[in-house]
Amino acid sequence: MSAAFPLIAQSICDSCCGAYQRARRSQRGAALIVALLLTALGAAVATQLLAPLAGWLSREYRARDTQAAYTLADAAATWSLTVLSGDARTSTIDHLGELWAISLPPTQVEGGTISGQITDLQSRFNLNNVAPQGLRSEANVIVAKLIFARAGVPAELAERLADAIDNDLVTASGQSEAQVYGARMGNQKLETLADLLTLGGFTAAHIEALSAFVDVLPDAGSINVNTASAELLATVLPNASGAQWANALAVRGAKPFASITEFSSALGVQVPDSAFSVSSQYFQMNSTISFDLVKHAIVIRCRRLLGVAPTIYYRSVQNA
Ligand SMILES: [Ca+2]
Ligand SMILES: [Ca+2]
Repeated sequence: MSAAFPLIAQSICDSCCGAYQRARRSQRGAALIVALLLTALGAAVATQLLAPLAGWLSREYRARDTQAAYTLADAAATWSLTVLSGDARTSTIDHLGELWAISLPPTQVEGGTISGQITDLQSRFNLNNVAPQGLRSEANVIVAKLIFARAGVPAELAERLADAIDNDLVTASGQSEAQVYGARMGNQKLETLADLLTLGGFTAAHIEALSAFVDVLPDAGSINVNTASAELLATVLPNASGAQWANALAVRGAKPFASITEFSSALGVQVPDSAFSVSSQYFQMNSTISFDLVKHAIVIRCRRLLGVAPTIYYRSVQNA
């Protein structure tokens, strides 16, 4: 694996502009991504189940499927951790021109086909930010309301969300949460988006509409302005004009932002660096593993804290 890292560094440092260089870099990136998978697969085959990942496949899955699928699932997990830790060694910011953002194309291994894609979970707004550590954040409740309005979800549901997460028992206007909502609120953070359904008032259609803009992370994670969609950014920062957004996005397209100060200056609007960032700690990997008769969809969520090797904190395997 060590031989791969100088190549990653070379690929990332090769930041010359121009379509030709970009195309070459993208081809080289795709080849590297496959090479990293094969390296991960070699390790998975050699050890069968890698110790840190052992036991993560559910019992049901274990009963139904083959050793080859196990090996590929482990390889996919190792692949994503390898790519993300390589990225941390070579850059302090995260953007869509990096190696991790390149899809693993369908690759034939072990008699099956594996494909994968890593996405940045901080390209969306973390709903738990409405009350980090149980304390209501007025600024983030406002952001949630802007997003809810954009998605056609009633703004009062953002208040309900904040009351359901914050650890006090009263609403913003001082009324009893239990009286206003007809039940005592759980006062705990969400674990998944589907948890919104347990709060009352939210529907599956609301979740569907919100899912392009929001996610649920275990800890406070700010919106990465290098990976967030133009639509989300314009929604949560409504004070910038169309021309200001056009400029900021053109600047981002030419070179990702190295700081929130750079982003603020390109936008011409002061942006609080408490709510936005240029790097990310939370990523998701979606992988599909196919054999002749079976197909599995794997979802892994990784946390990558500064100076610490990335770890998996959520995983699921389903027959697709
Ligand atoms: Ca990076
Ligand atoms: Ca509460």
